[in-house]
Amino acid sequence: MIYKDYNDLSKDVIPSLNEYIDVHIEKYSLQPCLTKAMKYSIDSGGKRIRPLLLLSTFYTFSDDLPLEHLFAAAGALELVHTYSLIHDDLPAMDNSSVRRGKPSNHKVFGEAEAILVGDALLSLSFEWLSNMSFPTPTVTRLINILSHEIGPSGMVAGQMKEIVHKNEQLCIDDILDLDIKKTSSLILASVQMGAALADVPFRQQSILEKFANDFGLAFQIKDDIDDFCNDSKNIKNTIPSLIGIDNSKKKIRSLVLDAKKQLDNISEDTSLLESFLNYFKDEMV
Ligand code: GRG
Repeated sequence: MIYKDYNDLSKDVIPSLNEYIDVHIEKYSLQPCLTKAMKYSIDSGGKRIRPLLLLSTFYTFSDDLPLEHLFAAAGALELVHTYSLIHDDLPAMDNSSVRRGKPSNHKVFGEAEAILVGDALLSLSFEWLSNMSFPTPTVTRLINILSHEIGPSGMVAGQMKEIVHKNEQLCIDDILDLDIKKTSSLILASVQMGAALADVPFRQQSILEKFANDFGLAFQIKDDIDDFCNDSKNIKNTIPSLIGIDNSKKKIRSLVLDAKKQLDNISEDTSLLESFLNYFKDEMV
């Protein structure tokens, strides 16, 4: 494996991945206003965690393919992530006028336009996957994983649960289920797609899935802790608002330890995947 650490990987990969995504949005989008509005949100400084997770999973098990061959799949994840943020910010959903410190998509381009930008990004993600030069069963598997994880049993289901129950206090198990669906699903898809591209055997696939679920849940709880501390808005159905900051950090620590334990069961060098857990370094003390 060429990369040992998240920071090395991201420094090396993010500029060329961004270039790939921009060039291919321009190539596939034939409507100038749509192209501009898609690129506005895609280029607004996301961490690219999901593409990097896909690439890291792949390179943990295989090192015989140049990065560029995986960019369509990595980029597809970022398109879906960006669509979910644009739609989540809409007045009918979270009604947020700022995203990554900049006006959200609908504030710049209008509400109807932002809905269409999300629709376009979602559709384009599957077009990119379907055009990949991998064996057909692999491409079909990628499409299957992504559509399953972001649809009515994954991300959209989680978002629906949040909206339907916004005026009532959910119990901890329901909040965990909501977080797993809303946030872990796409993170799970990232790891599963990296594993599918590298032809990872079944036993290791299920270990990686546990790792991804731990990471995804910890990721959402950390996001909610940060919002809880920085935002006066009291969102009821989050882990920190139900069990408090200290208990939420304890939950993150146990998820991170379990994630590490999962990786110990893989004989390949998992240092690259393990380095993603440094994202939670502030919660580990
Ligand atoms: C609208 C169908 C639909 C789904 C929305 C994912 C989601 C469901 C809503 C987005 C809002 C939210 C709080 C999502 C939780 C996931 C999360 C922590 C998103 C932020 O992800 P980062 O930190 O963002 O990777 P960057 O800015 O780095 O890309």
